[in-house]
Amino acid sequence: MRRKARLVLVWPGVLSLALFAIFAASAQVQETAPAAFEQKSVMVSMRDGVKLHTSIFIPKNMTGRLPIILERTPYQAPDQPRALGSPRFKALVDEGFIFVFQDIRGRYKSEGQFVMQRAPVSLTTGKNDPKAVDEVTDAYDTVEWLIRNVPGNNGRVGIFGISYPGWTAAMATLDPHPALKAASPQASPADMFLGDDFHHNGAFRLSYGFEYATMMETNKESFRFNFDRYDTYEWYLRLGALSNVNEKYLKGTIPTWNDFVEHPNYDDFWQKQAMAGYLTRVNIPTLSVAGWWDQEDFYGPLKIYNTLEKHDKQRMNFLVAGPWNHGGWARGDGSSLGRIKFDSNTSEYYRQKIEAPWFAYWLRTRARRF
Ligand code: PG9
Repeated sequence: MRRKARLVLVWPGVLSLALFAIFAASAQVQETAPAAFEQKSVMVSMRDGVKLHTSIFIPKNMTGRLPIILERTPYQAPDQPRALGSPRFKALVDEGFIFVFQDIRGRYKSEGQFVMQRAPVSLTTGKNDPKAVDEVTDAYDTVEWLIRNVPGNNGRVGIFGISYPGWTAAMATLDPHPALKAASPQASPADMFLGDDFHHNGAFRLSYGFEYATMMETNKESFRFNFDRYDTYEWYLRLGALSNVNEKYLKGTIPTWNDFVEHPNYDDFWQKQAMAGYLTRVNIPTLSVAGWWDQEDFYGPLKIYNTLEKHDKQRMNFLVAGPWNHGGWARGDGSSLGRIKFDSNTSEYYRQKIEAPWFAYWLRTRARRF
């Protein structure tokens, strides 16, 4: 593998769409028939006994052992093979992988309690404490189960995801299972006070914060707050003081909203949650992906790449940045953004020429050139 150009910039266009688009693998389903997959849903036990719903897709025409691509999501792991018919997966499906999607702790069909960006407690308390569970240990336990139980796997696992699932991919790299050989955190937040979803340079993003927190913490599924008018700008104006959110509507039931209230400044709460402090080594090959017009998580991928770069003695740290809004590289062909044309299919290029070969390189025999 020639390893010279580790920073890949895909040619830009102009201006972003400010999209409140929560990207979920299942939301990207198209009608195209995917290659034939056999699907199986299982409940995988974590070290504390909590079971996570895991959906496994094995290609029916498999001739040799294949690597596994894993996504751990709070937005519902798909159970139907047609999920793999999305453009997001085409190049990966053509390359040949076993695909696994998992509902993270407390979401959809998984057991346990969801905690917004659960802090990686296991990194400080140690692996032997069965109560120290987080996205690091859940990823570890899942990979362990997968390589032992999924028929026909080659013992090598890659993890990826966009936004929240990108963050869970980044978490998996902090103390990776030995079989986890590559990770692509895409649009992963890195600091929710300085640059990502909830604040930009400390300025609270009111509508996003309110709507995202209620979406994730009202129940186990993605809930839509029922605004009593179409024009939500007016709803926020009429709300008055922010204390009215809890007084009139949430009554203290949404933990993340309560955290916003209790931590209006860049205190310990936000600093401890920020990713950079945990990125002290490049443990496995890592491909960060960013969209220049991502209004949710542009800061995160650059911060992750930048921080890891200082420790990248083995040259395993990669970055792609392109002319995309939030997760735009996974949708459509990327030839335009709104009315702006790029004269280049930027998203297709990323998926076919970067993402799929990159995972194939690290997860297959490493015989191919990247
Ligand atoms: N930007 C969303 C998010 C990521 C992580 C935490 C909170 C929100 C997302 O689209 O998943």
